[in-house]
Amino acid sequence: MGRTGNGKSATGNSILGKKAFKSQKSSLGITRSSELRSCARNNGQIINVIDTPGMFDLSRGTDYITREIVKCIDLASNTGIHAVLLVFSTKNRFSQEEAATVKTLQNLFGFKIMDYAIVLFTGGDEFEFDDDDDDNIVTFEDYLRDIPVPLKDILIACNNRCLLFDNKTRSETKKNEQVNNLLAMVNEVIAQNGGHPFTHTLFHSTKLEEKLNEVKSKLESQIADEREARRKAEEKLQEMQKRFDDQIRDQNKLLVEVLRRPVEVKVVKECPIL
Ligand SMILES: Nc1nc2c(ncn2[C@@H]2O[C@H](COP(=O)(O)OP(=O)(O)OP(=O)(O)O)[C@@H](O)[C@H]2O)c(=O)[nH]1
Ligand SMILES: [Mg+2]
Repeated sequence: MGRTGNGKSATGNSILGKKAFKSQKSSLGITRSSELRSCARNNGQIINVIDTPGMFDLSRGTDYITREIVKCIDLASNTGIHAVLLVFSTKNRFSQEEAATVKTLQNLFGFKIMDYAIVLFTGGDEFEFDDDDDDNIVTFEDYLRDIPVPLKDILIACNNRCLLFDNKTRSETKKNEQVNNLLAMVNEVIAQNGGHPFTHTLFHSTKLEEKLNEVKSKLESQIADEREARRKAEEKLQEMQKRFDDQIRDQNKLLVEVLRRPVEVKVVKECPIL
C-alpha cells in the first residue's frame, strides 16, 4: 500500500525478481487496479505479491476504493495476508495524504492490521555514498532520525519494522540481500501472529461501502480538526511574535533614550584618599 509513485510496483518486481508489474515515472497513477503475481524461490517457497494502486489518494471516490479493496480481499482469499507493506519514498516528502492512508487502513481493518505492517522505504540508491556529491552525506539512520512525527508514529505502530529498498540496483548480491531481509521480517511477522494470516470480519462483510463512507467522514472531520488546531497554533505564534516585536521595539526606544542622555561627568576636586 502507499501513495501513487512511491515505488510499490517497482518493489513488487524486486521481491519477485522479475518485471511482473508496470512501473514507471509519471505524475499520474500507473497501476490502475490491484494485481497478484507469484514466483518460486530457489528453496521452493512460493511468494505471492499483490500490487495495489495509490488506493487512498484523496482524489479517489469511495466506489473505486470499495472495488479495489474487494478485489484485494478476493485475490488474497486462498492464502490470506501474511504481511502488509506500507511503501514510502525517501525521494518524496511525507504528506498528510500518506498519514491519512494509514489512518484509513486502521479505521477499515482495525489496529490489528498494524501487527502485519512493515514500513518499506524505496530510494535506497539515494544513500549510496558518492565522493563528488556533497549532498549525499545523509545515512538512512540519519534520515530516520529526522522523519516527521506522524511517520515516526507509523513506525512505532509497526513495532519499528522498517526496511530500505533500492529498486534500481544492478547488483545481484544487493538484490538478494534486500529480498532476504524482507522475507526474514515477514517470517518474524508470521511468527508473532502465531502463523495466522490477517483476517477481519470486514472480509466477509457486504457493507463495505457503508463502512467506507463512515471512515471517509471520520477522516474528513479528523483533517478538519487538525486544520483548526494548526490555525489556532499559527494564531498563537503570531501573537507571541507580535509581543516579542513590541518588547524589542520598547527596549530599542529605551536604549536610544539612554544613549541620548548627556553623560554627567563629576569632577572631584579634592580626593582625600588620593
Ligand atoms: N531511484 C529510485 N527510483 C525508484 C525506486 N523505486 C521506484 N523508483 C521509481 O519511481 C517511479 C515510480 O515507481 P512505481 O513503481 O511505478 O510507483 P507506484 O507506487 O507503483 O506508482 P502507481 O502505480 O502510480 O501508484 C519509477 O520511475 C521507478 O523507477 C528506487 O528505489 N530508487
Ligand atoms: Mg504501481
